[in-house]
Amino acid sequence: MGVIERYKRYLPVTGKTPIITLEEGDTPLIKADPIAEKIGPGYDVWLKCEGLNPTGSFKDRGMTMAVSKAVEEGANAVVCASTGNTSASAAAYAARSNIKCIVIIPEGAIALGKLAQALIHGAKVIAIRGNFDQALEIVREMSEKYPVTLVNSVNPYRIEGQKTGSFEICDKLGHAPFYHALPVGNAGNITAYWKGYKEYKEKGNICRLPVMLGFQAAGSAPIVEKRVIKDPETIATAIKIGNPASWEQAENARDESGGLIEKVTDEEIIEAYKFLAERVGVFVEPASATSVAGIMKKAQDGYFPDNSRERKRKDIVCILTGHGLKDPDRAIKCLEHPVVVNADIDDVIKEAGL
Ligand code: AN7
Repeated sequence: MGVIERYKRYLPVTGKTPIITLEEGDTPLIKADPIAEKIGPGYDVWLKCEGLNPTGSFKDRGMTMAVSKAVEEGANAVVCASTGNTSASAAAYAARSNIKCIVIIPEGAIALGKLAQALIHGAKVIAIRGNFDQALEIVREMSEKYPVTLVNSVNPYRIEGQKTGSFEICDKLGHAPFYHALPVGNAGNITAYWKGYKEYKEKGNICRLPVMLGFQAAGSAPIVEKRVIKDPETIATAIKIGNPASWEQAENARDESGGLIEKVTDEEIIEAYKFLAERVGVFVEPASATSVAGIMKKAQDGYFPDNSRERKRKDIVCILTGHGLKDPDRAIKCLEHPVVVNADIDDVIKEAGL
C-alpha cells in the first residue's frame, strides 16, 4: 500500500482519483546511537531512510500524488526541472501511468544514478547550459503556455504527498519528535513536513510540534544569506539551488517552530556522509548527510543542552532524503581505491593485515 491509500483521509483524493503508486513510503526510522553520542546526554537520534523509496528518494511521496492528480485531470504529459531526484521520480511515475515525461536538467550537474533513472524510464531529458534555477524558470513558463503539467514542488499536490513523511514519524514514535532536521534545497520538503505536523496536531494525533532545523550547503545558502545566489556551488548537487521556490514557506516553518535554517560546509557534509556509512551503516547521497552534519555542528556550538536530568529523553529525527547509490562517483572520489594484488592467497592475506 502506498502513501495515498494509507493516508487518504488527509489528502485531496476522491473515489475517482486513479492511484498511481509504486508502493512508496513506510520507510525505516532507525536509531543511530553513534550520532546521539555526539549530540549529548538525554537525546535519541532517529534516521528516516527515504532512500528506501521506490526510486531511491523522498520525492516519490510527492510524485505519487502529483501524477495521480495529473492523470485524474486528463494530463498526458508532465514536466519538471531537476537536480536529479525529482526527474528520476517523475520519470518512473510517468512510466507507471503511461504518460509522457519531460525533464530539464543543468548540464553536467546531475549525479550519474539519477540521470540513468530518468533515461531508463523513458523521459525526454533535456540538459541546459545553465543551472537549476534557470531550468525551473523555463518549466514554469512551459507549463503555462503548453499542455504539460508541472510536477516540481510548486505543484501543491507534491507538498500534500510529501507531508505523509511527518505522519509516519509520529505514528512510529507515538508523538512528534522534539527536533526535526533536514536538508533544504528548493524548500519543498521543509514546507511539506511542517504542514504535515501542523495538520496531525489539528486532528489531535499529536499534542505538540517539533522544532524545525533546516540546513543548506554553504555555497548554496540563499535562505541563510537572505539573498539569491546566482552561481550556487556545492558537492551536494541535489541541493545546489540558489533561488528556492518555497523560500517564504521555509522561513515560516523555521519561525513558527522556533527553529533555524543554517549552513554547513562541503567538508562538514563529507564528514557526516562518511560517518553515516562507516559508523551507522547507512549510505546516503551527500545532500542527505547535510541534516546530520547540521546537528553535529549545532551540538559542537552547544545548541543542545544537557538533557540527562529531564524525565523524558528528547528525539531528534534526521531526514536522509536520498540513497548513496545515486551518486557513486562522490563515494569513490572521497575514499581510497581498492589495492590490486596478484591472485595469490599469501599476497591477499598480507594486504588484508591478517
Ligand atoms: C536528496 O530533484 O530539488 O528542499 O530537483 O534530491 O524539497 O528541494 C532535489 C532536492 C534534499 C532538497 N535531498 O529538498 C530535485 C531537487 C535530496 C534532494 C533535497 C533534494 P527540497
